[in-house]
Amino acid sequence: MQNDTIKARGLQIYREVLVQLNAIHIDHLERKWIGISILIISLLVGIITLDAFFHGVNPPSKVETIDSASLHLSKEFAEENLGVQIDDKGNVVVRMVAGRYSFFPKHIDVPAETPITFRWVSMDVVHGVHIPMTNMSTMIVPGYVAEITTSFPKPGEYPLLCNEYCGLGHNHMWSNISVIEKEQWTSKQNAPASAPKGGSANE
Ligand SMILES: [Cu+2]
Repeated sequence: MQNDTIKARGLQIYREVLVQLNAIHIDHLERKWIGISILIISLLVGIITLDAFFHGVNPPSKVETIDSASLHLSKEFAEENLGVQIDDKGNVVVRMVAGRYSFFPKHIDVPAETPITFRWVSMDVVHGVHIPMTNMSTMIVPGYVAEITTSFPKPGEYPLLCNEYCGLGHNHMWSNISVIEKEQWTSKQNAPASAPKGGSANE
């Protein structure tokens, strides 16, 4: 019984709103565009909803999860594994950790004209990484590994900036990348293995 009165009241409000809406003068062309806008919005919201439910909407880059709280204990992102490394296939891989307010390690040397795979993780909040004048830009979402492969055509010093506001020290969050000639980099890489650290040149 009560349901019926609520229903009737609802219907009455609906009709009143319709009447009032009809009383407002809207130009024919304007009405048309309102319809088109609503249609476009519905289409976009529909696509996002479909993606969310059927394709699994994920953070950017490939989906690879990691426990941000225990990065230092993980095999890959333990302190001794950070920086530039060459994997079994000969690819240059850079592993870096972003945390308030720095990128670790603070400075790296990479070769020019070489595909470099960057793997980023965050130890706390969402960070971003951007290298101006290159296509290198990604979000670093805690719990995920962000991977980007890029190359630097010209040797030089490149800043590496955080472009996601991460707290009061955000504007101090940056590192440096030195891009050096390929041959020079290769000889530098091979040097520590043959010569002891500190570089004794007396032979
Ligand atoms: Cu930041």
